[in-house]
Amino acid sequence: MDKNQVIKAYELAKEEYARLGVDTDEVLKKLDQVKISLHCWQTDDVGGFETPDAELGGGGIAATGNYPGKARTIDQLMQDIDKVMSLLPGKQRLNLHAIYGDFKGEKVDRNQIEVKHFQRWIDWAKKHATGIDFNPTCFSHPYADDGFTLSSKNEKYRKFWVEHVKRTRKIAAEMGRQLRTPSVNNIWIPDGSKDVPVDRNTHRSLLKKSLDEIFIEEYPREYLKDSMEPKLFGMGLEAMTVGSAEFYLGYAVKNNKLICLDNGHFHPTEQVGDKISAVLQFVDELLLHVTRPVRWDSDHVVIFNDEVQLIAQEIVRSNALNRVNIGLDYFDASINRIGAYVVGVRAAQLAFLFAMLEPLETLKKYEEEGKYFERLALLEIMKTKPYGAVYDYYCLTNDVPVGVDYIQEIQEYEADFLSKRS
Ligand code: RNT
Ligand code: ZN
Repeated sequence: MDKNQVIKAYELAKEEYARLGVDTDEVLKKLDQVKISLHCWQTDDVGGFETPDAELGGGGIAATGNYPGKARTIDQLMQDIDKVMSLLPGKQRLNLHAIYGDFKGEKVDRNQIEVKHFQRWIDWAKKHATGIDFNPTCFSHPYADDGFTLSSKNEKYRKFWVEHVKRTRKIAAEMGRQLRTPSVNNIWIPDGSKDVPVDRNTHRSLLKKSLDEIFIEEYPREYLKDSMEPKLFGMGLEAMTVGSAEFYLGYAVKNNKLICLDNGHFHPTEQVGDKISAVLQFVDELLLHVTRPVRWDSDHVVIFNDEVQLIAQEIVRSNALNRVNIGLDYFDASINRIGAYVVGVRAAQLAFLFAMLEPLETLKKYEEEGKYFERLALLEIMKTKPYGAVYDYYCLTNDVPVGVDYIQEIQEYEADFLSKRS
């Protein structure tokens, strides 16, 4: 991309937005506050490093496709994330699952993980001056094979998972302490059943009991934020999900925890954008898993679509950026995985930029005066404004590839590294 052209296009865009009362320079400063947590699991199809050939198993989620180049070691994963970050403007965090520890070829079961298994990641994050978010991994394990973990009626299994999640909280708090930015530890469990159960109640009361046990230890909020993620259904778990939206929302409100809204986890006509201002009346903070549900899959690569736009708009319009932790959650194994990251993160950033470029005062005024045609018209007109030129300029000033340029960089990375992995 020609640098001068990018600047020229930005100057024009700046004038155009200024005429609508929007200061693009201010918007770009604000965009820097949008920190997206990169889900490490897009690099390797949610495999992790417990064994050299670890694969995602069960839990009602699946990565489909066999595009070459999947990361198989911690070094490859670090290299991939470094590459992704080098192609993104702004500052990102890293979101790790417990199966991504530095286990050094040893068998470390989930109820044995310790800070030392993640120190390498903490050191990596120090070098990048960024934070890490964390997740217990309550799937891809023999003790999850019967469909229940924290809500299991098998006390041995339930206790095992309680111990696992307790350890993830301890590790996450240490990440937060060392990195001086709180780590969000997000609990998602697959628990549910394929067919209609007769005893939902016991499973839900067991889940509540497990969470109560898990949260006994208190950690300072500046180190650790606890989050829980509800879901509507998973593949092979269609009839009932123990950790439903009502379950976790109730728990979060009562116990002042974060709720994670994954926009692939609701009925198709529900909009997570609409839920944000509802939930924020009752909890301090939210975690988002931004994704793209398609048919039965809840985890396609994020694109700049209506759903993601509404999510960003609702956060910006409610001035709630400081109460929303943003993560992505998808795993597409059918295309270049690095490309999948960069497309998804840039789409999410673009959605926030688009939202920040709204002439909010004018729109609110129209609304308050009942001028709904005018509101509708202005919202439509904003879709034709040159937000792409503003994003290009943001990339330029952040010294990362502008526009189509990142496509070629990823092709080169594929030729040099990904295609050589076996
Ligand atoms: C699954 C949840 C969960 C996982 C990750 C890997 O439906 O969305 O967040 O995708 O933990
Ligand atoms: Zn999720």
